[in-house]
Amino acid sequence: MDWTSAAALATSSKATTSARIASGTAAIGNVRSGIMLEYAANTNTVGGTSAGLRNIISGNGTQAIGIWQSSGNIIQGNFIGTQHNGSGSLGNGGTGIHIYNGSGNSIGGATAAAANVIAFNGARGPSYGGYGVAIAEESGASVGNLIRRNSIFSNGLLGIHLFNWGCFFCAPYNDPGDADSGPNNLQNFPVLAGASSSGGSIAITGTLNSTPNAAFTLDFYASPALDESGFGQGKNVPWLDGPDDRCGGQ
Ligand SMILES: [Ca+2]
Ligand SMILES: [Ca+2]
Repeated sequence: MDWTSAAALATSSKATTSARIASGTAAIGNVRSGIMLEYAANTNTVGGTSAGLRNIISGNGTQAIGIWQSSGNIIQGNFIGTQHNGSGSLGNGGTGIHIYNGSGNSIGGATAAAANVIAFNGARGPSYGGYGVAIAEESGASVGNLIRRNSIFSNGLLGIHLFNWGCFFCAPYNDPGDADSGPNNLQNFPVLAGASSSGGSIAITGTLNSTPNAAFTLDFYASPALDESGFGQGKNVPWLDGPDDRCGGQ
């Protein structure tokens, strides 16, 4: 379905949505969230892995998608904060996707077709958010939320932020052994030491300090410019299956 204002997907068990802005290049004036999945709105799918299922969730007053106390939702293949071409700016006022006390949600997936473009969000300033994806935990668990293959760039704050409620602006940090708990168990992030390319190959060096004797899958992303925070965002995944051209190419 098409809609032109804020939408709530209450508790429908399987909702595939198509939220579109009128022209594809301009906001229509929704002052709040684009989509809210809240209070046991579980196992919904927003978008999909084909272009025809894509939503453009842009130009909303606050966050594009809120997932509050809901689990098992899949957010795939959408343009979140861009114009209909996936590259022009039409950011949401707050964070792109904000999970609060929700577990087992998937943003993107294992294939390029599952990736969302999440960009230009945070126009209303940090007090409204501005992360690409934020996962928060307060009184309930927010664990096992998958974030993969998305093109995340030009958001006002970090690309991905895990934080305990009340610590919204806390800087990301790694703890030795990663025994801490919180949203996505406050998974430690890899620390990159360098990257170089030669002869069609890319060499990346770095470390990951986390749970001993556990297996980890690392995805590597690139951005055209460094973020001043030293952490930043990830626009492309060029060395998984070729240049990702879904956001205009790099
Ligand atoms: Ca940690
Ligand atoms: Ca941890």
